[in-house]
Amino acid sequence: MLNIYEIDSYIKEHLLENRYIHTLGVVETAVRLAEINGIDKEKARIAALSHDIAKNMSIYDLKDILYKNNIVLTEDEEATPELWHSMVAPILGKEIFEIEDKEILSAMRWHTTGKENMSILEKIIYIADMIEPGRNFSGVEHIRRVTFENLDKGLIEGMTQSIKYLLNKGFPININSIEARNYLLLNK
Ligand code: DGI
Ligand code: FE
Ligand code: FE
Repeated sequence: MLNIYEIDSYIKEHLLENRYIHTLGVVETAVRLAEINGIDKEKARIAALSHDIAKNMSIYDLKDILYKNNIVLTEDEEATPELWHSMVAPILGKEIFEIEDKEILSAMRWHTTGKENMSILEKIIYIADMIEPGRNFSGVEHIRRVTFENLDKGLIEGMTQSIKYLLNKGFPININSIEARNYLLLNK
């Protein structure tokens, strides 16, 4: 695997400046949450630094990578290009950063929608992405406070807010987003 400095310089070079700044915010938040929740801080750092590796690629390039890796999209995923960078992330994480750790690759994969029965690392990357210091949507302060008190409660609040936003916009909601929230609600 590439070392953290090599990963950082690749990310800095391949993302727009505002996206790189967002990434550093996710790293800071994810490492703090890893410490509080008793998981490996270095895994959280690598997953956070890599999570948006594919964010500034064109939808054509993303689609091409998915196709070449035999990833079959559902009808709603076809219609939602916002999700593609998360589907491509573990492929590039493996190819370019030589990340083999399944937990890190999975946290990268599920950072946008979440999924049923998430690991602590997956939860941390999902919510750190939403509450990093650069995020300023209305209600973010509340989700931040709850997350640092209780990770699962923060996730429920964050996912509820995200689904409400998608509903208001009239966007299709990916099934994994729904299953992620249902699972947390039914298993708290
Ligand atoms: O990549 P980031 O901007 O840091 O954050 P992200 O990976 O969470 O992506 C956010 C985008 O993904 C935002 O435009 C909303 C969209 N999104 C997330 N979940 C869903 C979704 N869009 C649809 N249509 N359905 C979802 O379930
Ligand atoms: Fe993302
Ligand atoms: Fe992000």
